Amino acid sequence: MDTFEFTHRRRNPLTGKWILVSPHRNNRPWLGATESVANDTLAAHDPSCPLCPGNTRANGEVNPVYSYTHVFKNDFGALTQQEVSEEANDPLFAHETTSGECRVMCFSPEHHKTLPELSLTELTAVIDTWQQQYLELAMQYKCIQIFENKGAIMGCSQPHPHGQIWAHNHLSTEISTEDTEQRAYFQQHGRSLLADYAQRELTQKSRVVFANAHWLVVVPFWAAWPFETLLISLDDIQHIGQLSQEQKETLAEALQILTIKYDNVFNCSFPYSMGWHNAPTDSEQPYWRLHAHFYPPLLRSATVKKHMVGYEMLGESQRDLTAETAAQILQAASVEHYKKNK
Ligand code: H2U
Ligand code: ZN
Repeated sequence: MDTFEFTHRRRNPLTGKWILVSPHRNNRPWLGATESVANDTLAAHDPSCPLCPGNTRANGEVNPVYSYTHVFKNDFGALTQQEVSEEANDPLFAHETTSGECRVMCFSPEHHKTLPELSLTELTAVIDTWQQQYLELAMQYKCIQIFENKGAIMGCSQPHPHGQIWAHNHLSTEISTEDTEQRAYFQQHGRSLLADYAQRELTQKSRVVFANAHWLVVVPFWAAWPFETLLISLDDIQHIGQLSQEQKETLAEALQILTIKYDNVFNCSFPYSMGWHNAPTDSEQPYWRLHAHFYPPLLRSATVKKHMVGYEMLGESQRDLTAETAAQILQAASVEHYKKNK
């Protein structure tokens, strides 16, 4: 089932959405836009960076001189604590107030580093902080979204390595959809959707980018973005709060290898939006499986990205490069970061 040379559609079982795959378009002439590549000449500390240790942020607060990670309340958070509570089930003008918090998490005190350049100890510290934040916020909120926007092309506003954490009581659309689909699969088959999927991918191997005792990285069969990957826990766990020391250390390895491979595809700091999908805190059931999505926009080079426009906006996602070809490129990419050979 690995050679798809014909136009076809694939279904994403986590969302129920379909993706149009057109492998024959891969060789067409390309005159798309290019963007300039950000240079690699950042300093280890930037006096004007609001995320560097010891610097002053937009709200006048001074960051501590931190050694591994640092978390602070987003000074411009999209979610805040609301005093009013109002909702309307009007079929055309439905709305509801929602409360929450937004935090920013610095991954390293070193301004010029990115996740693939951190040591396994430093990456484990990032995972420890994700876990602590999750456990703290889960006491108050139903939905905790941990994510990273990397690279200016993804709208990331600061080069300093960082991610964000948003917590709220409504279920976001993606979490709600994945909850429904995973629950329905479990009801029908008596097993977790992602547990079954991971086993099938481990057997087929063609889309596997990396696997260790606790984690699997694949280009999912239904990938929409060119080099999209899915990082799945091979253990029966629903959220990041449950990770054991061994699961955290093997996760550090999986994150390091995946992000180094990404950087090596086009010899650049590979932009993406990534994020964890934890079960809603009020339904931590075996149907849900902890996983993370990586959505990188690059298609052909460090500057040519995939645009989700036209048919994607009006119809459904479409791709030329098959998931299997993208997986082969990631499989072939070195696990030694390209900057080390400079
Ligand atoms: P992004 O790079 O993904 O946009 O995240 C950076 C966040 O940091 C952004 O949401 C916040 C911005 O609101 N920020 C502060 O909270 N304080 C600052 O002084 C600068 C940036
Ligand atoms: Zn900085």
